[in-house]
Formats: sequence, C-alpha cells, structure tokens
Amino acid sequence: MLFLTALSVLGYAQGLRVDRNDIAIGNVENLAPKPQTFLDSLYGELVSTPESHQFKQKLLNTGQVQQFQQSQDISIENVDIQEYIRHQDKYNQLAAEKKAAQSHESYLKYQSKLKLPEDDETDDLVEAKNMFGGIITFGGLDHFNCFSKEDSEAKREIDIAIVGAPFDTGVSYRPGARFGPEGIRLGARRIGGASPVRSNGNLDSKLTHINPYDKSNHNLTVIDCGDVPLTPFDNRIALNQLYRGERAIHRHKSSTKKAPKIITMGGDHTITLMTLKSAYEQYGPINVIHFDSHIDTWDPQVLGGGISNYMKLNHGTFLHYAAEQGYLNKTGCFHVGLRAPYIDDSYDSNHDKECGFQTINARQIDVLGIKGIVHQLLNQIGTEAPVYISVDIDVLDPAFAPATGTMEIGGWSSRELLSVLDGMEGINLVGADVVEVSPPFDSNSEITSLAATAVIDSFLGLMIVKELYY
Ligand SMILES: *[C@@H]1O[C@H](CO)[C@@H](O)[C@H](O)[C@H]1NC(C)=O
Ligand SMILES: *[C@@H]1O[C@H](CO)[C@@H](O)[C@H](O)[C@H]1NC(C)=O
Ligand SMILES: [Mn+2]
Repeated sequence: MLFLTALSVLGYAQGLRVDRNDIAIGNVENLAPKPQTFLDSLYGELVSTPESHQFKQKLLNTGQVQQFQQSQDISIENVDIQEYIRHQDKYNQLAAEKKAAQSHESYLKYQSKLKLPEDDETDDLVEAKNMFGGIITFGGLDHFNCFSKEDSEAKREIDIAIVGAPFDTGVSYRPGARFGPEGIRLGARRIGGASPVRSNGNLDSKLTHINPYDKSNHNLTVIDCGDVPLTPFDNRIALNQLYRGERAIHRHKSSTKKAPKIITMGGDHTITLMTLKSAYEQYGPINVIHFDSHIDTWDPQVLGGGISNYMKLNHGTFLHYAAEQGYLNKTGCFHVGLRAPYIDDSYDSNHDKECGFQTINARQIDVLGIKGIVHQLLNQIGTEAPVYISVDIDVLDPAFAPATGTMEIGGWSSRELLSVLDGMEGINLVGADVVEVSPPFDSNSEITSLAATAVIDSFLGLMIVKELYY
C-alpha cells in the first residue's frame, strides 16, 4: 500500500518537475507567444500577446519577478523510498495540492468556455436589465407620460401608478425632499422578485407569493409615471400642479375597472393634501393611516402663527386642512409611531382628536407588539373601507432614516415598520405615499432612501394581494 502510494507520488512528481529548458535565460523568441499560462488560455488574445511574453521574460531575466516553482524545495528527480518515508507528509501534502489545483483548473476551464455573439447582434443588449445602469424607474418598471392628453398615452391602462412629487418648500427644518423621488428610485435599482419575507412574519401569508415587478405574477399594469413637474417658486402653483397630475393619473382606465391606485414619492409632507384631494374625489372620505413621529394636524395658528394665508399650509398643518376639507373618514384615521412633543400640549391633543385621529404612539410597540398594533388597525378599518397610508419616513428612528426633515429619536426600526405594513394584508389600500426623504442628508450608503424604497415595495404588495386574493 505504502509502496503504491510512493509510486504514484513519484509519477506525479515527474509531472511537476521543472524543465530547465522552459526558463531559458535570455531567449525571448523561444517563449513568444507560448507557453500559455492558465490566465492566457482563459482570456486568450486579451492578455496573451507576443509583446506580453517578451515583457514577462524581461522581468524574469532581470530578476524582478521569479518564476513560480512549486517543486523547488523538494528534489524529485529520484525520490527513493527512504526519502519518501522521511518526508511522507510533505509529499502527501504536495499531492493533495496538485490534485486540488488540477480539479479547480479544469472546473474553471469548463466554466470559462465562452461563445460571443456575432458582431452585429444586439438583441441581448436590448433585453438585458442592468442593476446599476440605464434610465432609472422604480424597480425597472415601465414608464410612459401619464399626464399627457394624447390618445396614445391618455388611453393606456394603469392599475397602479408610482409618481414623484419633488417638492420641499413647505418644510420647517431641513429641506432636500425635492430629491426624494430620485433617491427612492436609486434605492430601488436592485429590487425585484418575490420576497420570502414579504408578510408580517407569517409564512402562510399570500403576500409571499407576490412579485410586483413581474406582470405575469399578477396581470396588473404597474407604471412609474415619473415626476409631476412642480415649481419651486410658488407653493400654490406647485401644489395645484401636483393635484392635476394625480387627477390625470386617476382618470386613466384600469384592467380592474376601478380608479388606478397611486403611490406618491414625496416631497415634504405638504404634498399629501393634494394626493388626498384627488383620492377623495374618487372614493369619498378616506381612512388615513398616518405613520409619523409628528401629528401634522397642527392648527396653523399654533404652528407658525398663521400670519399669512400662504404660510398656513405647510408640512405640519396639512392634516388640519385635510380634515377641514372633509377628505378624512374620521371614524378610521390613525397616527402610528407618534412621539414628537406637542407645541401647545392640551390644545394640540384636543385639536388632533377633533381632526379625527386616534393614536398608537411609538413606544406602544413594546407593549402591544406588531400583532397588537395590526389587530387594532384592522379591527377598526376592516377590508372594505378605502384606506390611504401616508408614511413620513421620520416615523423610523434616525438610526434607520437619518435623512429626513425633522428627526425625532426613539422611533421604530425599518423591520418593525415593514412588518406592521405587511400585517395589514387585505385592507383596501387605494393610495399611499412615502414622504420627507431628503437624500442630501443621507449617508453615502443611501440608508434612508433604501428604507423608503422598501416601504413602497410593501405598498405594492398590499395593493396587488388585495386584487388577487381578497
Ligand atoms: C394572467 O393572465 C394569463 C393569461 O390570461 C393567465 O393564464 C394567468 O393565469 C393570469 N395570472 C394571474 C395571476 O391571474
Ligand atoms: C369609515 O370608516 C369606517 C371604518 O373605520 C367604515 O366602517 C365606514 O364604512 C367608513 N365610511 C366610509 C364612508 O367609507
Ligand atoms: Mn410628517
């Protein structure tokens, strides 16, 4: 047995022997363009040229690089059995290494067989999706101009529209949310496919079957409408532009014969007044679930003093106006994740109730848990009433969403928010937004944009699962 092993090592050692003629000193012609290294054989002409071999040889000759010689420190010309026994471990090791190298090499050679298309072929370039290139839509969804009155566009069906509202001239603190839609789309470059965790942790959830980005999964038309162009110079004009943009989308036909559902990417929170206005025209008073660390129902007299009409409407008062305009179904509106201080304690809290809101505050998650919160929301709202979810990204803790207008410490994790959202599987979600993402304040890992992207992914799941299963 030992003898046989020794023999095979000898045979193998023969193969390893360095042929001194291969590293002929100063004889460049002998080597160019051969011999081929493994790398040469993989990449062919790309790396293996007569010039490259000459250069390699020059380096060898001057001693700047050394020829790699695995067998150098073991003389293998005539290994006798005594020698083998003395160095048995070394030989065995060498044999194992050689075997591993050979099998890996042949595997790579097999893997690297490459057949390139004809030079004039471009079909693959037309069809291929690129995670980090191309004109960016949310999750690579199709785009067309949803606001156009041209028949070729106005008559196209939309079941679910994603649209940007680049607006940040209603903020009290940090601006920058005008870049929100762009940031959220950047966060969605890698998104796609069914997600095994879509759901609130319940593996039997129908949500786990949903892939919003593959039409064959649901047969619904999901479109990225781009952004409504909004002027930065006059909020009255900008908000009207947004209203007309949303209304134009709502007027598209859909395959379900219902009004298209719209997911709006803010923008500061002021924009929600216009998205609610357009949704209200379609559905009547709406149950709004408002994820935010702030109430946003502030009486304009309290927030800012209401000195001029123009300043009264801003990102902290828009829900006051939504209530005043009758857009809210006051029996089913919630603040969720609330934690910012009031400005005028008892006045704000009473006014908030008058606007129709019940509250589940940020820390109640530690008492109620995800399930308790979801239960409370579903119990009130049910699966029929039209629901609008507005997510101010500042509902998350600044650890998860630092890039926002008005950060408040002690918020939820992104997982908690996603689980509560997905937990509402079955609700009649007719519209939604995610607002207050301010990419200029984000970390360079785009953490806040990424969280907002996931929120929209969750909205898509909720909207689609309702059409398919409930
Ligand atoms: C989508 O439509 C095709 C063709 O009508 C049908 O075969 C398929 O079952 C549909 N898929 C879903 C999820 O409804
Ligand atoms: C208002 O919401 C409640 C549930 O909170 C629902 O029962 C009722 O039908 C809704 N009203 C309208 C007009 O949708
Ligand atoms: Mn807000």
